Amino acid sequence: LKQKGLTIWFTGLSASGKSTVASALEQHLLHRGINAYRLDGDNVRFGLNKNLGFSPEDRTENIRRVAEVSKLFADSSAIAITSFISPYRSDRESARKLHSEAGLPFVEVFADVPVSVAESRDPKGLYKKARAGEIREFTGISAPYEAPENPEIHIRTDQKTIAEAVEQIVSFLSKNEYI
Ligand code: GGZ
Repeated sequence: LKQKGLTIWFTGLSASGKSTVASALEQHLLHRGINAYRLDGDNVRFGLNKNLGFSPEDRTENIRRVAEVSKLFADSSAIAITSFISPYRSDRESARKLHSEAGLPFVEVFADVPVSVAESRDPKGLYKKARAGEIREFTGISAPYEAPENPEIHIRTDQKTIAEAVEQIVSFLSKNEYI
């Protein structure tokens, strides 16, 4: 088998654009015949992780399981693309360590937008609810987001098109001979 697996780990606020870019990246890779699979809240939080909420402990456990699953996908030689807020630096570092111990590349992608921009997008009205106190511990409003200090890829998603963001990631992957 020619393809070697890896994990592309998106992190960023709700409405930062991480799932949009992750999804476009997945499509791009699939069109090139590369086996890519995306893990996100929609296919993980309603199944494997349906017993978890948004307390700090539950987020840590959510990310721990996602890291283990993405490692398995990468080990199967797929490109795992994860799209979770993953707000804690230490949890992301644990995910990275899990991969490096298995000899699998881990590419952290920071989908960076100011809270004000994410809040103005508010596609699901969650920021509004968080401001009103109807959702507690909402990331960026009433729960922390620890921005990556040294991500492999840093994208200001409000200053780039989706295609440009995908291109930025794809060129990193090519340069490192991951694809
Ligand atoms: C943050 C929340 C919360 C709270 C529900 N805080 O925009 P969305 O809706 O689709 O993305 C958010 C998603 C975050 O789940 P993750 O698994 O990515 O979070 S973490 O990595 O922190 O475990 C949002 C929705 O769930 N959501 N309540 N309190 N986001």
